[in-house]
Amino acid sequence: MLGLTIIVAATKSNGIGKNSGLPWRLAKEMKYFAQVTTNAPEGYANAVVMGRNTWESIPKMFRPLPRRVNIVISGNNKYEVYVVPDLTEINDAIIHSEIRGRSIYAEALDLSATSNSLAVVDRVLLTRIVSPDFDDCDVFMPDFLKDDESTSNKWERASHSDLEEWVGFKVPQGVQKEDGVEYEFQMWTRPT
Ligand code: FOL
Repeated sequence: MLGLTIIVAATKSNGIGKNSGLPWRLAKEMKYFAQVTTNAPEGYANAVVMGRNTWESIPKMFRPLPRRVNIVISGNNKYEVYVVPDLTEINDAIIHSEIRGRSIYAEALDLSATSNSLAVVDRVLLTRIVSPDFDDCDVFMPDFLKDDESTSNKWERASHSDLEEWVGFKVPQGVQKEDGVEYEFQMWTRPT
């Protein structure tokens, strides 16, 4: 089974986007995203799987995200990048590019439940935006911590050293402050 990791920055009410972009501009948080998604074993590249709206939200000069295999989920197969019709096709896409992330997050989290898929989300790299609230977000991710109350395999927060070990580099611990925004790098896992 292929373990997928979700990487996301979200407020306490799970806001992730506003006006087709990020609700905040956090240079160090963005660096973390770039470093985590780029860092792969020698001779390998990670695949970054995203929806079309996210793809279009990435500034043209930064896309495709360098040194990563960019896979975009879209119904339009004539699109400008490597496209898969839905998440169940990503195993193939990833395996064929020889490498080892409507609502893609919701679909990904559900894949595990409806498990006729070979892929399962067993890890979330969550940057929790502690404050301010950014209560004018217009895109949200599912509350993965609440949604699994009924299931037996529950999400658990990993220790900071486990986070560092998994991403492969030192990560600032505790609440970070950048431009008046407070946030924390977290890792959550669940048994598969
Ligand atoms: N996850 C986290 N933790 N933070 C995010 O901001 C984030 N953003 C997205 C998905 N997961 C995330 C989607 N949005 C770029 C822009 C928007 C975006 C994702 C990436 C981007 O331009 N990245 C470049 C720039 C790196 C830099 O500025 O240092 C990259 O190379 O990754």
